[in-house]
Amino acid sequence: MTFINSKFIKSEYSDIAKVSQGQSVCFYGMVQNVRVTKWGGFVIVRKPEGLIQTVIQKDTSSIIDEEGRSIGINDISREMAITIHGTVNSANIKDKSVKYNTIEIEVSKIQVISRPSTTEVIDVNALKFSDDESVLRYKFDNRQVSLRNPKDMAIFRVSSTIAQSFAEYLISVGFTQIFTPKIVSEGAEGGANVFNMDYFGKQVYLAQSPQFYKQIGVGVYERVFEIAPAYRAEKHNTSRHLNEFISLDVEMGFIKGQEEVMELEMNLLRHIIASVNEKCSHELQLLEAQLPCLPENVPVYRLSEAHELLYNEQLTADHRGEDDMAPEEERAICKYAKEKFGSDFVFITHFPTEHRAFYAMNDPEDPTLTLSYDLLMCGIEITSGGQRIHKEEDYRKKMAERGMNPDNFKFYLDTFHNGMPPHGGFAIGLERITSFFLGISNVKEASLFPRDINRVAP
Ligand code: AMO
Repeated sequence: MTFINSKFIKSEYSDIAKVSQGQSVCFYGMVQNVRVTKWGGFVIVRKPEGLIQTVIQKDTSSIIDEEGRSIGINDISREMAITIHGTVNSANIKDKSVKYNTIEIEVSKIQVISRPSTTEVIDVNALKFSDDESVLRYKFDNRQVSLRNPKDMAIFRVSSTIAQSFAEYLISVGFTQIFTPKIVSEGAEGGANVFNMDYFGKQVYLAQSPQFYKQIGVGVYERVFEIAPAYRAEKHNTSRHLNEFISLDVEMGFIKGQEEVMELEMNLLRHIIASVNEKCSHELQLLEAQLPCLPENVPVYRLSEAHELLYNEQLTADHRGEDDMAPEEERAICKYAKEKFGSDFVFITHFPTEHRAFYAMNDPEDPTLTLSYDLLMCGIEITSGGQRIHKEEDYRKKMAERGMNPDNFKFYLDTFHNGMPPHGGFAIGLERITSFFLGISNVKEASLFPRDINRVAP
């Protein structure tokens, strides 16, 4: 029998950000790149937080292989796992992919721990950032390694910060995080884009969203959120659709109207933008990204009003009477809002009842419309949300109008049968918000392992 304690990890891990000049350090890392010079050379090391430069002097640095033999810098190659012992020096590093550009490590000893089984590893440093289909295919075919590219690493550090600050803010205002099933007996969002699957001889589905469950959560905790995958059987291969995406879902009780939900979302987004600005300055610089402007006052247009405005201002073709925003309208209204109000965000509200999911609350002033909204950012929808029906009889009425069988939704209806407060919420697509924050045109680049009609591996 042995014991385990927490001292081991602590002693082997040095947080480079916290060490000062002249101090000695010892840390692990993977070799990102090697540059040999007459006097020695540079080994760029990949650490959890980013890249760091180490300097080898032939005369003073020793390099040891796995068997304890002394080797030269020429024997060090990409993707070796190494331990570095050295001293922190000040530096002025121009390479933008290096996170720590004001310090470098003067190496006293490098110990090789393990090495790849090939000498021809994929050169992740050479991977391009491009919309070109063949470039993307190569990157996604080799995603397990191509993610080691500094720009890809930066994208996922930003998406991690978005998810983390999303949770952080919501917890600070009384929300409880929940985890709901992804194997479900009914699709929540309707439509044809639901994946069927066999579940011990019974037909079930992959959850299109946690909609039913987050509403159920409101009956328990009043304010809930979830960060989890959602599945959509989108048959079209576009730059904004994934078949599996991460949905940042929020649902809250005791609202007086959808404006409260919209207000919460604005405050939440403000916190997320501030956190990304604060924690990801290196990543934003590397990706040459500028975060969107979210002013105090964000414009809100009813759908019919937006169609009218864009047509009257001759910014788009005539889409009046249509039940959704056309893509050219989404782009045009965002451009208009940016120029007129300095906002990269625009709310569109009051979508027609027929076009929205059945759980959307009808507008009491005009039941052909719903108290629902989309939030557009830089020309594309990043969120849908709104107020929900909270009375069982209203659900039964809407289901009857739509020819839905209430028996298929028994557990959901039982929730309202047993009492629910007025409530509403929204969902943000993580890959969409990340890619728009970073000015990346294809949402798949913001998915760690994208799933589309042609891809289920890696
Ligand atoms: P909706 O279907 O609009 O609403 O989805 C919410 C948000 O999820 C993202 N999203 C996607 N991202 C990538 N690929 C897709 N195929 C995809 N589909 C959706 C978008 C979108 O705005 N239950 C409601 C939300 C709510 O009312 O709370 C829902 O799922 O960013």
